[in-house]
Amino acid sequence: MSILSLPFLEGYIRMANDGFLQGWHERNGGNLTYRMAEEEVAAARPFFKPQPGDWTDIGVEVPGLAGEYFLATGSGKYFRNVILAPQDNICIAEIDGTGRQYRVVWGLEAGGKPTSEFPTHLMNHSVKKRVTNGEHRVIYHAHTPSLIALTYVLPLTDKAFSQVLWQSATECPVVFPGGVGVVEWMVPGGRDIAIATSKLMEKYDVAVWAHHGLFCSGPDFDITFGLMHTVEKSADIYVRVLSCGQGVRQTITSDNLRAIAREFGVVLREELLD
Ligand code: 2HA
Ligand code: ZN
Repeated sequence: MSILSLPFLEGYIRMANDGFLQGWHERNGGNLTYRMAEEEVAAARPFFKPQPGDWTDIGVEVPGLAGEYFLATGSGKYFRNVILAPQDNICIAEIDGTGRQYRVVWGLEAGGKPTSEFPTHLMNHSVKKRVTNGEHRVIYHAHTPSLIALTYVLPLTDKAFSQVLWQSATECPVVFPGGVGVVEWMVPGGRDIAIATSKLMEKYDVAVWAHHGLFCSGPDFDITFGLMHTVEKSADIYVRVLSCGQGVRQTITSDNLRAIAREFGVVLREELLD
């Protein structure tokens, strides 16, 4: 019996590899974190290091996550290598009783630390744990090319991005009825971008990082990967439309979107519609 056959670890590794195969994780791009359930921590504990890593400042305070355990990709590690050597490229990190520090209890066997975006991930987890009553467990950041391309040509507003993404494939409003938030260009990896993103996560499950990529939140690996996939596919369709070079001749109108929402029993954020 190996820790790698625990279902949550299998699901995490499969998702990381699926993201690589989509072309979203060049080099060390992107990061994935998962808030483990209590029974998953219990099942993994026998495999923890005899001597955990040192307590290290997170850089932000997340008291709502005190005592939680997270699976996380390693800083500078490549998604491409996760499936080959999970123990060297990902880790389990424990949060202390104050929510200010973490320590590595499994993984990163050849050295290293959790993703450079750990502060943003943990602030997002903290918000999502609160607003979903503990339902959301996955935060996923990817360098999705078509969505990144759109951040050079669309206004950097929640309304502009939500409308384009809802209009570019009919089922999008059903998949992310809440719409998407947009963070203007910021230096990655720090406290400021963590705070800006976590503010958006109060109301959205998707945050666009201008000229950088996407953040998605969800309850499990399937739904969170599916959300990233759906948003990026929609962005890709819009890029193809623009590439035809004649502009948009017809589209799904705001009233059409309202009709989809009525039929499928979802609520679209009205301020994002015309
Ligand atoms: O390289 O994606 O945002 C990891 C990242 C930083
Ligand atoms: Zn990134």
